[in-house]
Amino acid sequence: MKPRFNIWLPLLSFLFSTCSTYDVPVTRDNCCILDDRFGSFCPTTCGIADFLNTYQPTVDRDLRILEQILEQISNSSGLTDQLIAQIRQAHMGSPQTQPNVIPGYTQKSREIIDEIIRYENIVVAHENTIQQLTDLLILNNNNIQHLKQKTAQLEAQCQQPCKDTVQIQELTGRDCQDIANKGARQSGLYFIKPLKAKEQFLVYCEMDTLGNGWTVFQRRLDGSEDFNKNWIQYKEGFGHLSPNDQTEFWLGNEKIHLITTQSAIPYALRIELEDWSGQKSYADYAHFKVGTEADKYRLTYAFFSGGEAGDAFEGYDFGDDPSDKFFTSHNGMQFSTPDNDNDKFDGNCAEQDRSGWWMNRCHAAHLNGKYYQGGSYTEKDAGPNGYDNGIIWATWRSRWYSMKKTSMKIIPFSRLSVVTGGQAGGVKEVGDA
Ligand SMILES: [Ca+2]
Repeated sequence: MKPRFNIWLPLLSFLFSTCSTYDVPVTRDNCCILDDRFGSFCPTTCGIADFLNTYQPTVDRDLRILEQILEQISNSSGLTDQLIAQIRQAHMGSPQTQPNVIPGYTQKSREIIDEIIRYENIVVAHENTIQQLTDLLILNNNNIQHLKQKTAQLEAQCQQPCKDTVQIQELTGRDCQDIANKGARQSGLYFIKPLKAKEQFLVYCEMDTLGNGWTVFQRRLDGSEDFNKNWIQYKEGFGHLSPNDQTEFWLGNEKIHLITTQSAIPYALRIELEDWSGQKSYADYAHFKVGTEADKYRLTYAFFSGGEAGDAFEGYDFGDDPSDKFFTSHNGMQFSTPDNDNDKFDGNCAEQDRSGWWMNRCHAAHLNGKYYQGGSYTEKDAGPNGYDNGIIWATWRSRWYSMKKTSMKIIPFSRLSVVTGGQAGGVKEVGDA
């Protein structure tokens, strides 16, 4: 930096050399310095010195400020140069790093975008699932609502008192004929109380318009009831009684005994049969009785009194052995069940044939046998033993033919002539009454 006073020295020497020589009034022509601050006269040396002394501090200060500004500019320029150099350097070095950095970030960005798309898809899939589940929930709620309504309806129904839909007739008697004698003409369920019975019990009475009243104690019609039962069940009875005679049952040996032995009045037994072609037949037995339990509910009758089904209770000659008929007769036989063998056979007929019956060795009649759909059956159908175990009436159909429908019913013997004499076509009219 140059010394600041150097520029004033030529100026001072000039002033001293010019202004000191003039004594005349100052004009532009004779005074080089014309300034109002000097007044209207050309300044003297002292005057200029005073002037300079007056303004010098201000000028010096301004100069210093200017010097400072210049210094700042100079410094700023240096800084700018440094920055430019750095930028250049950075610019020169960057081409080497860019190719590696940008592909790396691009790859990273793509991966992030792929990831975002994948998550978006998952979110959309979950939204669909949520929608489906919501629909299902609504559906289930509706179903629950529906079930609640049903439950409420059922509860309301259950509040109502139970109604017995089975109609039981009011008249009673010691058997169905006794009730018919009192005027009953409608078939259905009645209570009867045989003379020696301790209490009344329900039976199905088959009534007709002629005043006949049959007491029915066995019914087969569709195989709905299993007749493979034990001693107690055959004693007490099983199956169901219905007012329209549309159910299978065995009334019970004790009840049959009580009815058939209650007085000296003899009963007639009627067997009714129907095969799978719809053909019907019957067989009647006079003075039918069933004995006490102590005598194993023994079957007795006086004689076969007719019927196109034939007298199977008398036994049947199957052609196997001369003694066939003797050993297949039933009159005088005790009742047997699988758990109570009272037959004339070394083995157990009731167990072999899976039924309860007045077994001999074993039978020509077997109405409590196994129910075979269609009628005909074989030894193979009968099971491992191969015995004839169907619903058999050997004098009407083969022992390998099982009946479609059967019934066993009783009436006082004295009525049998009325029944038989009052019908032209056999059993049919009574059965349909
Ligand atoms: Ca035996």
